[in-house]
Amino acid sequence: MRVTEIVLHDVELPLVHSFETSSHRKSSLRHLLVEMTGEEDGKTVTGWGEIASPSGPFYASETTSIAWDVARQYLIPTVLGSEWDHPDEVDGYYAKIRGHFFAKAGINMAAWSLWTAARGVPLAQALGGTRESVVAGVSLGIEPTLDELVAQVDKHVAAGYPRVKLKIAPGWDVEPVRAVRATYPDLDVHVDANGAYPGSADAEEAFAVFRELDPFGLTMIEQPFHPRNLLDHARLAEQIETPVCLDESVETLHELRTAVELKAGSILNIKVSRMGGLTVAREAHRIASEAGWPVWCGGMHEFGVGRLANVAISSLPGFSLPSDVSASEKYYARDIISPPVTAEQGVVTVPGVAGLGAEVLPEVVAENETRQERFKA
Ligand code: OSB
Ligand code: MG
Repeated sequence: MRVTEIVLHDVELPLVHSFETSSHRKSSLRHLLVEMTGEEDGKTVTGWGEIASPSGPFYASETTSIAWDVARQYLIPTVLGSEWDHPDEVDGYYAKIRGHFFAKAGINMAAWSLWTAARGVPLAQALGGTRESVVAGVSLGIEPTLDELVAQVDKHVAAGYPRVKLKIAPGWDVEPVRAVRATYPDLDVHVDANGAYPGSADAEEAFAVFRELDPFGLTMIEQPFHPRNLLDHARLAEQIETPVCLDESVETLHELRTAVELKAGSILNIKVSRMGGLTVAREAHRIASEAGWPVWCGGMHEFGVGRLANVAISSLPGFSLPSDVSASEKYYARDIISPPVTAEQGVVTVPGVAGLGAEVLPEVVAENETRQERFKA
């Protein structure tokens, strides 16, 4: 494959329902799309990737604007004009660039999409996927009141989603779980703190909250402490029955190996975006599976392109817990792909067609685009 052109699109889509985490509230999201064109055996093919960094530096230090700059100044020049036999090779071109995993994920995803489209192979199959469908869970943000939260749970349980994740933060933790459990004693529920609890010297108060949550039978507590604070995750995991899951703490395979060694958790949330793409996500799945850690695929409210990459990686055998691959319509009234991702009673069918599995709609991209830049080899 020879990469002949890359177009970077900056696209903002309105959200159907605004979403609040421990750090911020959003009613529309801005992601970057990477349109990569290549030539192979005289054929011209296009692939798409998505840079799903949040716009502000609260989940990770990357922002959309920084991802734009890093992609155009540092990543795209290493890939333009390159020739490769397999998308795994693409990561090597920018291996010297530290961090910027969201930006790298968009490029790596575009390379996989391009290569699988050219070969006529479904993305999931090329990655080693073994499932024809994946179980989807939903992630529910912090709501203004407990009643509104329970109404959100009602809505998604009625739509058939078998797992619900609740965002928690200090002051919004035990009571929302108690309220949801009162109506749904047996539902697969877990909580995600996005690292909002103080650790180190002040960890005792947080430990008390998690000990209080322990008897509610949650499937996991995700990322209770600061991403770099593996030690308190290890201490907590020792003290409670509920499994500890890592998200933000694992940006690289080094951190994954350290976390496994420290027993800083026992479940891994693999985000294609957070870790830098499909190649590294597949490797994280291999390492976690060897360590006996079940994994699931977390989302970043992806538009259709990133959402389809999440569906594809979720078809690998170690993804034994429901993934954040809910239907496009949960977030966007009109997604940028056709057909959109749909869920039937909380189950998403893995596309069996070549490449990503859907077409990107140029008119929807154009309508919602705020800037575009074209790079030619
Ligand atoms: O921690 O999983 C998270 C969205 C933005 C930042 C962090 C997180 C999330 C989600 C998204 O929970 C869930 C989804 O895409 O369905
Ligand atoms: Mg998370």
